[in-house]
Amino acid sequence: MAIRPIITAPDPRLRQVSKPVEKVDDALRTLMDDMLETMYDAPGIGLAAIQIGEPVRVIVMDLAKEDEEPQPRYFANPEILDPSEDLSVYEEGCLSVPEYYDEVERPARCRVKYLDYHGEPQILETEGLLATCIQHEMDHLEGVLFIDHLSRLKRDRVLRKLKKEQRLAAE
Ligand code: GNR
Ligand code: NI
Repeated sequence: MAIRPIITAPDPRLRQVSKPVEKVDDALRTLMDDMLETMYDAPGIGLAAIQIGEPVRVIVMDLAKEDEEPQPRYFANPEILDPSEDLSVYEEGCLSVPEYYDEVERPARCRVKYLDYHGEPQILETEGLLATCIQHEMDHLEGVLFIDHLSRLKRDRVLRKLKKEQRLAAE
């Protein structure tokens, strides 16, 4: 397994629409393993493949708390079904938008249809943080960041700050 660098905004690669995987094979499982290790190292609770520069529809996630057994989840070609009409608000963060957190409103529950680590089709009922996180990751597959759900003023302010920090770091 390998820890890979995480791409941060405003890198244009994060705006790509990721392509479906053809099949879940050993090469894809290696990518999933690397993504999980990268996510744990960061640390984060979810990661989309595009965040390490791979434009494929793959997500990993682990919502277990520090004192709990790890609970890694792998999603290939995920699709959201039946988003609930009722919404919930979470304070979100993103490994590709470092050190910024803000509230985003999303459907409180949804079903997710996907292929698991073994390529088996699955349907998962989600609510709470799991529903929020899967929707945050699905956005990445479409080239969307959580700051896109905020006002233009807030988004531009965050992006300007990140750009400036990257410029200073490169000097
Ligand atoms: O680590 C993460 N925490 C988080 C908190 C609230 C809502 C979504 C997330 S996902 C984020 C990791 C990440 O950037 N995934 O794309
Ligand atoms: Ni993110």
